[in-house]
Amino acid sequence: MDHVWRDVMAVLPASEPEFPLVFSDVVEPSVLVMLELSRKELYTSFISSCIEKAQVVIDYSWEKLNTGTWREVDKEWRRVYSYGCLFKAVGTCRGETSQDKVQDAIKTCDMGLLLGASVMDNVLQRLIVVLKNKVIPDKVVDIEQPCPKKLRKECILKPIINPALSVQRIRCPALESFRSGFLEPKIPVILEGIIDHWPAFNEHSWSIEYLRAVAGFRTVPVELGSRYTDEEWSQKLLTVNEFIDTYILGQREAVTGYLAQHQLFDQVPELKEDIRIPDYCCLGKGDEDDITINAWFGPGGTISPLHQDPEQNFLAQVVGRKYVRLYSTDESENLYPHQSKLLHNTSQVDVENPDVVQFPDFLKASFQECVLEPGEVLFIPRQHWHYVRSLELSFSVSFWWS
Ligand SMILES: O=C(O)CCC(=O)C(=O)O
Repeated sequence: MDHVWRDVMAVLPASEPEFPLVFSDVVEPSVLVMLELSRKELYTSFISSCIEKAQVVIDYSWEKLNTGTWREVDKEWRRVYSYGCLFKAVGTCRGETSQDKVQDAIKTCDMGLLLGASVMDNVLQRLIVVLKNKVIPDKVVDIEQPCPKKLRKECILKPIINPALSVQRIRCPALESFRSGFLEPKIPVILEGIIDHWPAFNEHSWSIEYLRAVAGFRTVPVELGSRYTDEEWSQKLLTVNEFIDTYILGQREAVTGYLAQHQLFDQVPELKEDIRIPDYCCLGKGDEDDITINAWFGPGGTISPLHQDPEQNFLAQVVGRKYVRLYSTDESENLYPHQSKLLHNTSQVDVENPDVVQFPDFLKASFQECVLEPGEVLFIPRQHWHYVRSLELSFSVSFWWS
């Protein structure tokens, strides 16, 4: 591990005067002084003191990030948090560097990426590229898999699809026929054969082992609880390895964990290179940069309650199968959306086990359904209500576009 420090420092400006630390006056002078001292100590090798100061900055800005709603947090505090994480991560790599220290430094960078704002040309992401090369893969296998574990046995209700209600399937339609046949009339459809070329199905076939290899030590937010409408639902930061060990391979039957988030592909560019934006998105009005790409990775039985989203959606199934139920916006009244502003896009009804006394009109609502197979892409028109339950270990990618 001799060269860790040298390689890490190569990511930073060559000297202290070349290292920018500029903030608006939202940030108190005492915080800036702390950051400046931490920077100085990094370049003069007073490392323990540098890490201590960085931690003070992290703790202080953490308070700011957790006060009020996320939208109200001034971006300057997110920048401060990123610099704190940068100094701490770099400082951790000084001296005798063990594998544990490298993993701690990766975790610190991930916290900065998740909660901070991009600083110095995305320095935290560049640092992770360096640090990832220092993690010894063999050790990963020794630590994480002392003996081969089996995927936990799942007892998952398999739906019987009524052919009269099933979503139509079509193979590689021309752009124009997709536009006139489905996009404009807002008709859901399953597109076949449009993602077979993705590396995720070929040279980088997505599996638990592959995910461990490209993202095992990365820290990500995980949703805990069967569905986000439940009171006991919560979120937790875990490494991908911890998530796999606990919620995919582990025996924590009582709690469902779902890695459902839009940051994964920015955080782990290797995964983004394994997928492609569907050509049909060019029929939208937005730029490619405006497309939100979401990852949905979890064990069988994870449920996304019936809800609607403000954009067009291509839900691409990569691993495992998913049961999907769709209702058009015309049915909204029969679906009993929550009253609260936060959940007004979510139905109160448990779709596969509805309380028909409390929600009698739900049974009047007409719907379509399907089991989405690996390699298939479901077009969900804007505002269309959708309910999703995975039938086994599943990894899907959805593209929200306008
Ligand atoms: O796959 C899932 O669990 C939910 C997908 C979804 O709701 C979406 O892509 O908008």
